[in-house]
Amino acid sequence: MQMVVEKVLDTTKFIDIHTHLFPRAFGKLGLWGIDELLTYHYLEAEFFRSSEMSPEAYFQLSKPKQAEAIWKALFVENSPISEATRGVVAVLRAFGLPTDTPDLREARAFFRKQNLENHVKQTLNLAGVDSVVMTNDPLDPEEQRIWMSGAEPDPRFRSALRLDRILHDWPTQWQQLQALGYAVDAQVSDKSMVEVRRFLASWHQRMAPLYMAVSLPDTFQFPDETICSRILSVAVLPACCELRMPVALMIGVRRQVNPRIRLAGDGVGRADLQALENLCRTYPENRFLVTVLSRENQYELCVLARKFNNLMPFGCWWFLNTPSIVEEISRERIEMLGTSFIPQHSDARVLEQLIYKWRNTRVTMAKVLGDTYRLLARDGRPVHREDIERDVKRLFRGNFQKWTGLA
Ligand code: FIX
Ligand code: ZN
Repeated sequence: MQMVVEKVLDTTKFIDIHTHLFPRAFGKLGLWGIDELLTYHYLEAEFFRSSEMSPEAYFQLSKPKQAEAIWKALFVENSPISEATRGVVAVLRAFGLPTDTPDLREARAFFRKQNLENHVKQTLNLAGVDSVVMTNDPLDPEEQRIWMSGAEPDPRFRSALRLDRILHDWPTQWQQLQALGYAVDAQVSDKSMVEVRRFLASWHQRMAPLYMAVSLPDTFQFPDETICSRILSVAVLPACCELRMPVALMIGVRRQVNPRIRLAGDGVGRADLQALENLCRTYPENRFLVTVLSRENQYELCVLARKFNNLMPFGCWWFLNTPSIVEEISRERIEMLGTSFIPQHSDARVLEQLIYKWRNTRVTMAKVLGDTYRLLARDGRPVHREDIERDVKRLFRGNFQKWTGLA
């Protein structure tokens, strides 16, 4: 049984529903290669625990110098045993590179030689993924410029319309919408809401996103008097309904608890999921793809999903994406939801991260599914390879395809 489960997981191509990756047409926004792998904010967080260097001094360094400092501190002076450092080792091994050298010369020479198109193809193949969903911010000046210039779409990189700036930074962002020709104002007037819907519709036209998305703090409440709740209820949810697309809510991040370490400085907080319950009940026509960052919120999310079929739990987000916690969360979800959830997303920021993040997920899910099928067989229901193939396809493709219309 175990062998069959592993084989089916290894041979089924997954859809990676949330990443921060970009295809070649997006130029420098698309991160890849050893220096980007080493300066990943997960590793920066670990670096500041194993180095005397101050964050200020670190951020003064060039990217290659930062990468060298991290390699020395976490891979030479210490054993790379954390999930994130093991990941870099797995990527080096996947490309046949040594994993214990004192410097980065050989790895850099290898990545310098790569033809990006072939490298993207090989990396997706090694990761067992045939499509990834990007995180696209229409108000990010660099990304906006690329979309406006009519970037060549890459069918392997699908888009998602990210709304954090509009929902969380309206006081500093409404002028940008105005500059783009939308008659909005600081007061979030009814007129502004009509214009926000027009903005969303035009970016839907331009990006063909599979879903709209926003990350929400642990303090998120709904309904309440905030600008976020107003734009969500008056503009975003009706637009998603009209455009027949889900909205992804990523709940429980505490942005910049330590701003000195920049992207590595975000934290987690337990959220009150009453807000989510209210959303699912109040907007039965909307579909909510939801991931929660706090370990303590996982059980509640499963129970809520049993109450609302317009709620699809997905992924073991960020700090939860470690094998022991992914196993815990996935077992609980299978026991409570069967195959009606999306087990994982990579959140990859650097192309090659797809390799180890999906390999870890496959190893963990093989354990969880193997145990589950053994229990089912013991309970008296024989398990066939076709059953396993159907279930794995549903978990890592079908649920998302059904919710987004992705072929
Ligand atoms: O909000 C998000 O999409 C988060 O995933 C990111 O902000 C975060 O920095 C990250 O990369 C987590 O893995
Ligand atoms: Zn993300």
